[in-house]
Amino acid sequence: MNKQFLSLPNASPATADVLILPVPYEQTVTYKSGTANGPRAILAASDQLELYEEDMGWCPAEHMKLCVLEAVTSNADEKEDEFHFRLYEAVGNLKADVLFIALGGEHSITPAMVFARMPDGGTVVQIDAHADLRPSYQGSIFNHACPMHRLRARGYLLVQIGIRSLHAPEAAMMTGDEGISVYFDRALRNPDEWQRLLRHLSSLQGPVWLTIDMDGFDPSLIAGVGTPQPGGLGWHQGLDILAALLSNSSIDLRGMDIVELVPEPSRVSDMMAAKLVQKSISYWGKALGFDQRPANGSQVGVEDE
Ligand SMILES: [Mn+2]
Repeated sequence: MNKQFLSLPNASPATADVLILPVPYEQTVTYKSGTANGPRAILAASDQLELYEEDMGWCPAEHMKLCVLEAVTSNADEKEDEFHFRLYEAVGNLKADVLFIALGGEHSITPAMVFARMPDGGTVVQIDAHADLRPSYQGSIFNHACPMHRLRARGYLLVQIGIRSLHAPEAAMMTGDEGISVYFDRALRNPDEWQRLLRHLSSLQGPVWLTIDMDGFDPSLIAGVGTPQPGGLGWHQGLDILAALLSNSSIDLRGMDIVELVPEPSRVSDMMAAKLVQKSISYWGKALGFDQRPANGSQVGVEDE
């Protein structure tokens, strides 16, 4: 696997400002397979991104140190709960004061990482076509249809964005639970509902996790997902969500993940996921004032043409 982001040299995990963890885990997917290849495709696509990020007008890697960590992969004879516990331990051992970005892999990987990095509760913001609120699916609580149920059961507040496919008991759970805020995809076509979402994200406080299931986006933009659904967020809507959340200085972003990418021949989907990583690093870094810090990041000494 290409083990670099933007083809930049990796800083040591101890000095990095951004930690990127590949988690090419694929155990419970039910439709299109290939999400295990997601992390490799995102890192490969990142090689084609510019070092300059045009929205914020800076080169984040001049001022920030990046590190792509060794992937956490499943062992051949490992049970699901053993894998998720190993992921929990690996993530829990990483330093706190960084932008942590996990690259999936299927959506089932999210709870273990949230439990590890946000143990005292907080808000999980989810971009997704699916509610993922099933208590179990096909006999397993670790199925990729269940991560948000596992989080809500542990008391995390949920903000679900772009939802457009759910099972009746999931709909009932949403209506009966004030800890779940849902912004349905079709409702978000109404400008008032869209503004309500952005205000909500700008007003969040405390520990936050962002989980981006790539199928939250419109599959006419990104065909490379395991369980596509018509409709969905546009690219610029995704960036507006990212900007509203990451520029909110009242939150403590404990981490984020980008999951369920299934790389496809056009590589458009892979590039979109890679660019989401680039934008996240830029928006987060700019909001924290990294642009004012010394230029000693991963890009220093690298020729940029
Ligand atoms: Mn999902």
